[in-house]
Amino acid sequence: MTEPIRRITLCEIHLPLREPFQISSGTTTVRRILLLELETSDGLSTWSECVAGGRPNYSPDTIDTSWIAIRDWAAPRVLGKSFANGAEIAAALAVGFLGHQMPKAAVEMGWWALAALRRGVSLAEMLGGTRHQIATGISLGIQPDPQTLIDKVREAVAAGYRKVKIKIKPGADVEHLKAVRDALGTDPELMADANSAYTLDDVGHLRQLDAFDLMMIEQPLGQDDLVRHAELQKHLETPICLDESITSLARAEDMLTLGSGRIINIKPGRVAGFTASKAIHDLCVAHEIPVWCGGMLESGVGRAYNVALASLPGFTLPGDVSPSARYWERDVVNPEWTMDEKGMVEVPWSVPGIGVEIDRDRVEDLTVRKESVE
Ligand code: OSB
Ligand code: MG
Repeated sequence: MTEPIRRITLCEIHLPLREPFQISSGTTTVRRILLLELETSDGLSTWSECVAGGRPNYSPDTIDTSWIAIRDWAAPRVLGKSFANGAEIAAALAVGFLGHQMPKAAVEMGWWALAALRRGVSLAEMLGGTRHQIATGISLGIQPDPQTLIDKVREAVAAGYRKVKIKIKPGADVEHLKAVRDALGTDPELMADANSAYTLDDVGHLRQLDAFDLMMIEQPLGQDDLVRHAELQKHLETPICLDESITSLARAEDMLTLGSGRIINIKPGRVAGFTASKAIHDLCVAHEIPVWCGGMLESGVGRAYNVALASLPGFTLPGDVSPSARYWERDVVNPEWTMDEKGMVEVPWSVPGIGVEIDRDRVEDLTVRKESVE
């Protein structure tokens, strides 16, 4: 793509979740969402989403730090500049600019969407995707008691979800998962996500999870604990899937070298965008490591990017790409994202760019602050 980005508009909206979402490190009730509008000098425009949360409990990035990172550091590196490919813009956002993966990703991924528009192809095609439908999993927050969890899992399976991810923490783990297996049998594809709630001292405790035939346990230990994850994996039959720990291609290579896990959840926001996501995907395909697309309670804008990424051939496991209605009374895009009764989400293959339209009136209504840089 040759025509440079001329203006980036940052826009924070507040979107209430239909139900609070609890993970081991905190609960989200209203999602603070940072949307970007990117415009080129020759009249193309698209939207992207920075997936950071309100607090630094999952990632060091937050909505507020991302605002500064985009306005003061990322935008000046890309505005008015031409980039021949994704690797070039990713490099422009990397050299002498540490961390801040999520704000970098929002800008880099917006560039990919503009490049797709310019070429007249869908974002999925632009990325080299092959799938036209994405198998979908649901991520269920920590529930107050096992019976509530059983009801939610039963409902999710009935709706067609191909995988049910259950958030766990000490005190809401073995008993909760056992109750679900006892009630619903061996059929549902289940996994657990601890969001770093355990330490190596919990090896004995975590070994009890091997009894529940889980597809994987996601991120049991700390973000920086690749060495300890390798030790833990030696004692678990259940494959470890890394989420928080994989912040770059180098961390994915380290996982392979050390044996810290057997599956990777790729979230483009966590790895600074699509260039790194594709590189991690390619590495995993070469090493026969299954990958799947994670989610960050995105609006329909961020979801469009996840769906496009998940169309790549190595994404062989169901992704956390639930339909809009799972999260919101009403999304900010048209059409909203939907899932069929077989748990499949359609890739908008024939629509150039991200494949959905922004509902500008709705975004305006939900906006709490807005700022443009050019
Ligand atoms: O660990 O995957 C996670 C949401 C916020 C922060 C971290 C995580 C999640 C999810 C949500 O699991 C998945 C979704 O968007 O449906
Ligand atoms: Mg996770």
